[in-house]
Amino acid sequence: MKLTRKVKEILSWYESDNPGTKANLARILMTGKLGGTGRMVILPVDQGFEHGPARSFAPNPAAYDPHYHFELAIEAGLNAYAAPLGALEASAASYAGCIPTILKVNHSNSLATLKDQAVTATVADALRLGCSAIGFTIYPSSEYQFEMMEELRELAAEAKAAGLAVVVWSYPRGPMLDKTGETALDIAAYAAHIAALVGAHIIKVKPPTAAISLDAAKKTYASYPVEDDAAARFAHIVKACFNGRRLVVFSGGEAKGADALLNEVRAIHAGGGNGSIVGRNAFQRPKEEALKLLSDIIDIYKSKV
Ligand code: FBP
Repeated sequence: MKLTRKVKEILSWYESDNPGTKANLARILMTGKLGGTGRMVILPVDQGFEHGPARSFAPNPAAYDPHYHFELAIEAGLNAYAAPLGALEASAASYAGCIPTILKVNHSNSLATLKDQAVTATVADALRLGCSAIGFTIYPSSEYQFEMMEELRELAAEAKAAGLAVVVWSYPRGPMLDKTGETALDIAAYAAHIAALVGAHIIKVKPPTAAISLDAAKKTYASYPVEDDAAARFAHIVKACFNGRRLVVFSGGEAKGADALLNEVRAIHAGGGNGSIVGRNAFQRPKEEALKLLSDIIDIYKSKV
């Protein structure tokens, strides 16, 4: 496989990584309809863990089957598919080599009161299942954030030594943040920057709003305002990811109308984000509708900015 100039440039940003990790990043970046562009669309399906099975899959019961998600990601021409251990164990052999996979190695669930995650899989599992990366969630601002970062430090070091890539879901939540604060621009940028600093190759955050939440940051944002425009906010997050030297993708959130999602994707693209990681908006729709939506998302990322 010949890498595009864009992918070679992206790989050059990862100055400390071994050939194994670079090859796995290249696999993710070169796969699917966006292969070679530096843009990505990833299918994450860990919502069964986070939200429960019916809330996740009742709208489209075919999605109870882990094989469904591989089929969807492959047919849609996505870059990668991310899932927890059990789901990959139930399907990875059938699709080995068809699409890069990301093993999500920690999880929370809706039965917990604490903002914490359990480590539920290992780097050895990721290698055994043929994954290109591990995925790990941190909750900056939770009372357990430092333990989570320390768990990530150990797993990331092991994954990198084994030639895997590391994808960090950085979702601020905890007692000092209300719902608005969790996606406020300053907090989202802070969360993305923390993910870059803990050594993520690919950073995943939620789309930021225009709110500024942290009192200590308000003066700075007043002096150096970010334009009140979605693309400018995404560009601000890209800056927080080492001025674009780290790949950053944005989650799709709860199922919503196609137009709202596509407008968000246009803004991510215009702001220089590297793509989308869209779960519920994909697998909760009937397959044909999901394929159409994913194709429209891909077309936006293929278009000239
Ligand atoms: P969605 O596109 O469905 O939002 O998926 C992205 C994701 O990060 C999933 O990986 C995860 O299960 C979910 O969001 C968590 O959402 P939250 O914790 O906000 O309920």
